[in-house]
Amino acid sequence: MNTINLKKTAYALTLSLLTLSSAQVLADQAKHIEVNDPFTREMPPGSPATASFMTLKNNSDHAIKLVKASTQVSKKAELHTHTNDNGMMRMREVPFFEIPANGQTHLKPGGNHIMLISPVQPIQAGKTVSVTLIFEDGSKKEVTMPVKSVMNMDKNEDHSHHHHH
Ligand SMILES: [Cu+2]
Repeated sequence: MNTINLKKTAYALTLSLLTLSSAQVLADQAKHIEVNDPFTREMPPGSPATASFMTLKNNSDHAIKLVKASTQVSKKAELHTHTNDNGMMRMREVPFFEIPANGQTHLKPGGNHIMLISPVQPIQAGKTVSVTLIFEDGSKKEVTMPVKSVMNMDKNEDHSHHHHH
């Protein structure tokens, strides 16, 4: 009787320890992700959507998936990618962005981006926008970023191009 109870207790203890350790590994995905150079593109007047870009750096030994984004500044936020469909660039929603172990995933114009659909307030250069990143384990990271105009982005690209000459 005592031996059986002891075995049951030991088994329950082992189970809870296992649960605890796997939870600890997963609970901190957001803490392992470093966000660099985030910005949101200024929305042209009348545009139904805009997009946020950033570099996601994974400082852990495991791949981490960004599975969702949410924000107060638009009705919806979706994870999008661009695909080249017979020379036509098309956007489509994807279920996640994977950030490789000890690696980076770039969200940039023409590639992966967070689409902010139906803005509920004007998204203008000089303002800031907050987007919450939600990872596979449910952990979250709020990113506050500047809004930049498309014109300035083009100028920056020209600058970096000239530096190469
Ligand atoms: Cu998009």
